[in-house]
Amino acid sequence: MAMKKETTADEVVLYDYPFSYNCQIVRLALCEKDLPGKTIRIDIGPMMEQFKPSFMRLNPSGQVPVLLHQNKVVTQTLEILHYLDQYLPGTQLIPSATDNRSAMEKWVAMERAFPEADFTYGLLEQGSGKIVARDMEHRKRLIEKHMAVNPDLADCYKLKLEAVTDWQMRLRDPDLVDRLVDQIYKMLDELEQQLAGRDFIVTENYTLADVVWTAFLARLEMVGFKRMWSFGARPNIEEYYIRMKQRSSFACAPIHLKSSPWLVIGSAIKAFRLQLSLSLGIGLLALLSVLALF
Ligand SMILES: N[C@@H](CCC(=O)N[C@@H](CS)C(=O)NCC(=O)O)C(=O)O
Repeated sequence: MAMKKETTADEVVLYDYPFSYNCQIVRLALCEKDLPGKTIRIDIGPMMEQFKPSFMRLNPSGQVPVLLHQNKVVTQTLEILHYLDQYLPGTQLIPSATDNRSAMEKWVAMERAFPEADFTYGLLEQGSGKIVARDMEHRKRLIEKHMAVNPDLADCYKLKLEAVTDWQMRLRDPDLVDRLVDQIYKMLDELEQQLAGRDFIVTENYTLADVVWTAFLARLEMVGFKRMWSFGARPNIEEYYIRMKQRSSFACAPIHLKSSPWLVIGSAIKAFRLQLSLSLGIGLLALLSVLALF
């Protein structure tokens, strides 16, 4: 996100993670509005910092993004997007005419109804079931550990544990990804029709609908589904997506099109450093004792 040096009443702080789908949406809106601000990274990768008591106190659902503006804490992506347009300057992303506004809300609601985390993790589960299963168990253990030493947060941690258990159950459904792929095809068919003869989804200007759908198409590209519209499969979407990628906000956000194994590996090393140094220590001791025999 663009950092500006001056501190103004419009400055925002975003609790953020580079590859988080919802954080990318908020960053895109901040860049489109050219708002000054800074980001604080909450590692929702192997470090799982979203479960830390300090963060759970800020957002009891233990999720990013969270926006801080003049001591006001705003959680939930959609609420953050509305807050930005209502209380902060920059290009309006919500149309003022009622009919355009309700059309925009319909398009935003369609994207919001799609369970992106189920889809991304469902694909990962198909590719490497064990990683996802271990990740879920690790989440549950970590939440229980935090809950045991932070009784004042027991209610939030219980809800988080229930949410992870539900998520784990959904991911065990072998038809999950196929169903979601069908849903994506239907969504893209509607979008393809809507974009005929239009530069943007709802009006002649860029709106919140374009913010969320740009991030949605980028996520599909990231997980290898760009063929759903490329090479003429859905030409209106193909051209629209090229236009959206050319906007400066796409690079400013930035919207990621590839995952970064280094980011995950770095986070995993930090998260498991105790176990790693123990195994290294034991390995070294074993090696020294073998060498001592000679
Ligand atoms: N309903 C929330 C969902 C936010 C969300 O799913 N955030 C993800 C990252 S994109 C997250 O923090 N995941 C970590 C977790 O749930 O433990 C919103 O609209 O902001």
